[in-house]
Amino acid sequence: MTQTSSLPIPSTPQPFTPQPIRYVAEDGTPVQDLPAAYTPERLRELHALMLRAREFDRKLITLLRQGRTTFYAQSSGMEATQVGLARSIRVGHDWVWPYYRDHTLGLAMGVPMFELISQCLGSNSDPSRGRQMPHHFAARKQHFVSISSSIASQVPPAAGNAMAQKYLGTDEITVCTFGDGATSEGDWHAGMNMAGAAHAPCLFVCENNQWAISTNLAGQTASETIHIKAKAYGMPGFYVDGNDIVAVMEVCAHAAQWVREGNGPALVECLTYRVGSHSNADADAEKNYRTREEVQEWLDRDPIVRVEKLLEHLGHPIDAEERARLISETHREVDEQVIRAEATGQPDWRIMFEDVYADLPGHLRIQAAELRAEQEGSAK
Ligand SMILES: Cc1ncc(C[n+]2csc(CCOP(=O)(O)OP(=O)(O)O)c2C)c(N)n1
Ligand SMILES: [Mg+2]
Repeated sequence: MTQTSSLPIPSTPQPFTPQPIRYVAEDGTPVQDLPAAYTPERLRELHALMLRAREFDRKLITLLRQGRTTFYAQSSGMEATQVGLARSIRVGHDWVWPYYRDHTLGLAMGVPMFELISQCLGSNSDPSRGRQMPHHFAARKQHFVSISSSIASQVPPAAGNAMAQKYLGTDEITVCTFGDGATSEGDWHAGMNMAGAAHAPCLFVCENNQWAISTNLAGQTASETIHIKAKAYGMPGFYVDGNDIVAVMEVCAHAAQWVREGNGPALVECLTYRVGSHSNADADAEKNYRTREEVQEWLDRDPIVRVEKLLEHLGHPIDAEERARLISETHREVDEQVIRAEATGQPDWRIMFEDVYADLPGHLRIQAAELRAEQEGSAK
């Protein structure tokens, strides 16, 4: 234990708690003894990952305003949930079916920033070569499945993926993430039901940021919480403070292990908040559907600041200089990767017709010929 105090010794995380499970209070003091693994070095590493993601958001929003990319959905405020989850699974072994706000999860899983930026810019270095919506990336090495914008559409295939894992007898698990809004979709219920009935090894993680664009949680569901819905599908539902990275890691690691041991699926609800806009399609959230006071309340519960306060409490503070260095390193890293990605140029129009059919069907051959004529005409 890093603490030798009179704090309660942490017990195995329990499902269906009335309050979110928490290890560290908002003022940075532990509310239960921290497991020995949370050394100051480890906490600093987690802090650096979260800060890197926060600054990545800042830089990508600038790129958006400059017109160098056309879509971005920031995850500011949700870093503890996504970094914590990344650190609770076996990267490159387990299979992750993410949703569109999960770039912080991807970065923390080791998806190269160059690939991510290339995808956002649709450059030649984009592994999907500009054929996906910006900010909808995939990463083969990390088993990070391609993101879909259709809410909850990843849930049934994730359940199917987990059923296949069970059938094949591997010790991989499937991890499926989604927002609070996704839990109102038919696809969500179909996937949860199927995974439950098949006892499939799927860890479902709800990143409950309390808003689905302009619909708040009360408008979304009459349930008091999301995690209690797990009961209906015969799986445990864990409720965790999604702005407490220690709690997220402890609960997700426990739930992942439980799933891996063949007990069936589990649901974890991480209670967090989206402090920024939904996406660039929603630039003025405070004016249109929520109050500045509400946002301020959650800014005061910043997950990054919480780790800083914890480190201070443990006698290993991060000084202002170190923080500034981490920020400027990330800015430089983003700038360098943008220059590198842009230097690879834009994909050729012909790639639109490649990689799907061995033999191009007739109607696509006609379209390709029409486009070629158009391109040649405009080149004159
Ligand atoms: C099937 C479908 N319906 C509606 C939309 C429009 N839409 C895009 S994001 C969104 C809100 C989703 O909220 P939530 O699941 O809570 O995720 P968050 O954006 O808050 O992270 C909606 C309704 C969509 N993309 N797909
Ligand atoms: Mg939401």
